[in-house]
Amino acid sequence: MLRLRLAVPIFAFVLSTMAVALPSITSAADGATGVIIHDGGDPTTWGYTPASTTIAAGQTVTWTNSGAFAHDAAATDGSWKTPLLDAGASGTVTFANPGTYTYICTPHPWMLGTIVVTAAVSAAAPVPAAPVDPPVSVAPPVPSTPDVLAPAASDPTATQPADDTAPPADPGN
Ligand SMILES: [Cu+2]
Repeated sequence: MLRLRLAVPIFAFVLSTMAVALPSITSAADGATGVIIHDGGDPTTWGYTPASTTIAAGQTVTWTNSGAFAHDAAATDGSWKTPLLDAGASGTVTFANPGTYTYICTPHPWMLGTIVVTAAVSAAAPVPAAPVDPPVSVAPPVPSTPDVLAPAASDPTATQPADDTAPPADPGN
């Protein structure tokens, strides 16, 4: 019994530590969440490396401008874009919905890239049942339910007098 009581908080602590460490492990392991923007030389060779990046829904892509000119990454369907990134700057976009997104550089639209977002694989992250076209579909906040506490307050066993401790009725009253 004592072991179990000790093990639960330790397990919870390990879980919380893993939750913090996991994102950096993921990005380091697959190397797929970083895109380098490059320019220099013939402008027709400017672009994104890798040109196609595959991530899972909910993950974030970081574009880093290694070139000398300002660039961005802007979805051709207009659904997302990074800020215009000066040389050395980075910008991130988090992709909630699966899909294939082609993108360009706004000032240099011949620069092309693709982000492929697959269905989320992590069981830890709650995922909507299906991707929805409107980008924002926020469920109304669920109010806290005070009803949850009501049954405990009216616990029938708490109101029953215990026979062995109840004083006898006073007939002389
Ligand atoms: Cu550009």
